[in-house]
Amino acid sequence: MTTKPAAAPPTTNTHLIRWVEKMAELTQPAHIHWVTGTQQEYEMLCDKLVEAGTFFPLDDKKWPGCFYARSTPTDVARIEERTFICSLSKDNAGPTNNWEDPDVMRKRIKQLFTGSMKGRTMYVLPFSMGPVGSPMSQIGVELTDSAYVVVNMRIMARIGAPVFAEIDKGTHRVIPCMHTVGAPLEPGQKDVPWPCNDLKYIVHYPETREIWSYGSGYGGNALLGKKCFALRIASNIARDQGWMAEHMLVVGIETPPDANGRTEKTYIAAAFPSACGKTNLAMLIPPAGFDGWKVWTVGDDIAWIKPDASGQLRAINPEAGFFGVAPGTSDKTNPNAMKTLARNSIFTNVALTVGANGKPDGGIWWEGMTDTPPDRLIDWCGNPWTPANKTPAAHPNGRFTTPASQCPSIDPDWENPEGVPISAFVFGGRRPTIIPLVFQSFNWSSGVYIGATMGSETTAAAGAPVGKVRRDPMAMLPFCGYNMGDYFRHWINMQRNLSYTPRIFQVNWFRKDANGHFLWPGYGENMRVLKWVVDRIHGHANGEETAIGWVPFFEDINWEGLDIPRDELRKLFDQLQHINPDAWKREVMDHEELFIALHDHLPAQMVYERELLICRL
Ligand code: SAT
Ligand code: MN
Repeated sequence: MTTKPAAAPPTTNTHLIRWVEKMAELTQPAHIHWVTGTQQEYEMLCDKLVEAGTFFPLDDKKWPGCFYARSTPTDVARIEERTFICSLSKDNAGPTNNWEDPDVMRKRIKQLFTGSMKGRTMYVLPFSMGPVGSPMSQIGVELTDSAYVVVNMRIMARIGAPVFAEIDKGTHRVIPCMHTVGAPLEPGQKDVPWPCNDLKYIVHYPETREIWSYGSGYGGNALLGKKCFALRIASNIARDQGWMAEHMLVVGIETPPDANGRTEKTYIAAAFPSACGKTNLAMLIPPAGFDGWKVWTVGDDIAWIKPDASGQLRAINPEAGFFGVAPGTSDKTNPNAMKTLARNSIFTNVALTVGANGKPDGGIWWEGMTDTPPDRLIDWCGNPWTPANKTPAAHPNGRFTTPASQCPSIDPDWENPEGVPISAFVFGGRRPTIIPLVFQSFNWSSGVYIGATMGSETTAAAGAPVGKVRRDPMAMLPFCGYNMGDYFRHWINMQRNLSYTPRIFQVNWFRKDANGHFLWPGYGENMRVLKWVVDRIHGHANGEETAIGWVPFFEDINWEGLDIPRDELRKLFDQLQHINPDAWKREVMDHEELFIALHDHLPAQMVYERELLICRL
């Protein structure tokens, strides 16, 4: 066995070749594989994963080209406690990030990576975040000892030969991304289906733009193009270069044709914390009463947004696939997602359906896929499961990895190298009280204040006290790779170079009545709110000025197609939009908590906006 590349590397970049050699010396893999990204290679890697017991092929009639994987129960999600921003000074990471001295961390990480790939193949995986060759794209190379990572990355990013060709132009700064599952194999040692290590580190060096991830094979811990690069490192690059790397979906909302057959498409970018239905909103199908309206998907998770030469903000989706939460996804809640994931997809930690003999029959299931679960399943841990079981059959963070190109609502411009023009930002969270269904900020800086102070109710998960509001500024709390106060300042400053200032809105699909029932049906009905947003952008809709911002009049919302009497609708609308000044005063007091933590980095505008809001209340 040799750690020397078997074939000539498919790149002429001597820095890259030298780096791969150096990293191979450190991690000591048995083989090096330069990833070309072809279909043939994909199939070869999938076969290898099936052989290793990591992948289980699904029935080719029910789920063509799909595979199933089950992780170790201790490796099922991103782990924020093990995520570090190792900037030179602790102050630059800020109080919302874990920090460690980069010198100390480098020593620790180097030790952990020493020999960490023994007995495994090191894949040299070049990837482009954004369409290859787009002026808005960025390039990374991930060295990983996980074939599972390679095949997932082939769906989530543009990878392989075209990216090597891009690197060989020599005009890109390539972001080095190191990943190991941290499970070296001794000679003769048998591998396990999901190798990983109990010890985990997800480390970012913002100044040198490096990512080092140890011990996990799952999701954002291991697919380093996603949260690690496209948000934590990219937020640093974006701040330095005058653009924005945001945890946002992007949709295009198209009007029905006018008398001349012309339609108008308006793009908005929207930030929501996890578990608020971002993927559903990104693939929304307009309800009855919206004949001819269309919602087009550009992205469901991350947006890179940059002013063009004319001062108009334009956005690309840096990803090429959706890494979506499976439970809750169904033909009712998100038919477009179901059609997307129907083929060529990877399912991780959902349940397997079984045949009469009790053996897997090549089908899958998750909570919410159908109204009633099948009589028998094999759960995400590999155990027999019946509806009498107390535990869910699919892990709540069970995922599908699926190509964006297969989405029926994918926007014709989703790979436009120049991006799509952004007309508005929408911020949302899960708030049972206080926050109305929709309102518009007075201006840019009051809108930035809304994003900076957004929060979401904590759910029963992870031992957090239920019903407490967790502040999650711009949904970037776990993803901003530098000081959150400086991030707010960057948002404030961005407007200076714009010819058009996007409008900013806050929405809340999750307001509840006194009995704890959701007031708003959500899903497709959210189109009624989006239409008001679009109408406001184009100056077609009225709004009423309130203490917190502009709100719609009842008549400004399209209620067509709803089977509810007018006066009841009006009552519902009043409840949804109700602004309680006392509750709002308490809300504003709550904002103080985050502001105190950020004090010396907080831009003055945030303090002014808070004072103004208090005065208006
Ligand atoms: O696991 S990921 O970080 O890729 C997805 C998520 O947590 O939103
Ligand atoms: Mn996300």
